[in-house]
Amino acid sequence: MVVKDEENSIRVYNSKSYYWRNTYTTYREKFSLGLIPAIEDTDTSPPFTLSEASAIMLYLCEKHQWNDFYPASSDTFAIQRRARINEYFSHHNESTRLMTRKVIFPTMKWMFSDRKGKGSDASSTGVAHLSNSTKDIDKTKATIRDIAKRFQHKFLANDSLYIVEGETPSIADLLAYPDLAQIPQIMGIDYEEWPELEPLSKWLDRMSALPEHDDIHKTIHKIGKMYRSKL
Ligand SMILES: N[C@@H](CCC(=O)N[C@@H](CS)C(=O)NCC(=O)O)C(=O)O
Repeated sequence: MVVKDEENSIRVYNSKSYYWRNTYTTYREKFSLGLIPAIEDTDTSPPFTLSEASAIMLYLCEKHQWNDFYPASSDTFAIQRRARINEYFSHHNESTRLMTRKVIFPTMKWMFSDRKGKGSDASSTGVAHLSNSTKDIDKTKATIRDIAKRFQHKFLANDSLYIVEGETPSIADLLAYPDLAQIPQIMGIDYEEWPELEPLSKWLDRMSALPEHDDIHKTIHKIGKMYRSKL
């Protein structure tokens, strides 16, 4: 599937069209990093291609002046808000993203490599897995809790509503959300299991109430159903 936003002439390529159907080379020719997500902006000639979620968000905000998500002006408030967003962006890959690398990717690997229930032990995927022994469940949950706690401690301190203080979310929240929300959405593990993670749970609730949230996350919920049906 290629999703095209007609209004903005942006193509968002997802895995179905270019990645899984043996056309990886084509994808790679267009987007040298070979990663998802990537966009192609056909407003310009030649079209402008870009990978990396954070770079894509910054580009779209600047191009379309989505200043509520990434302020544009040069007053001190806006400069500092931008700096805070960039601070989170710089930190994301070594903190929150670990939730995907350490928990979700191995879960996906297990899910797609083990349709018949074979090789579902920790050694086959290299990870502790929820479908295994109590010990492994505990290990996976400890990893989830640890990454979540660090995120909350650093970025949702003092009861702040969003990562960068203010009444509305910024692209920092949009970058962080999927990595953390995948745990309940795919694995069915609720952060409410840990009372000390209440601020994180509340932030997830606020984010999930944003417009278009449910529509955007339909596929993730389908993956979640598939995962839970295998347990
Ligand atoms: N740092 C990248 C990470 C993107 C990423 O990890 N994409 C995954 C899918 S969620 C991917 O393309 N994996 C395929 C691969 O690594 O070959 C970003 O923020 O966009």
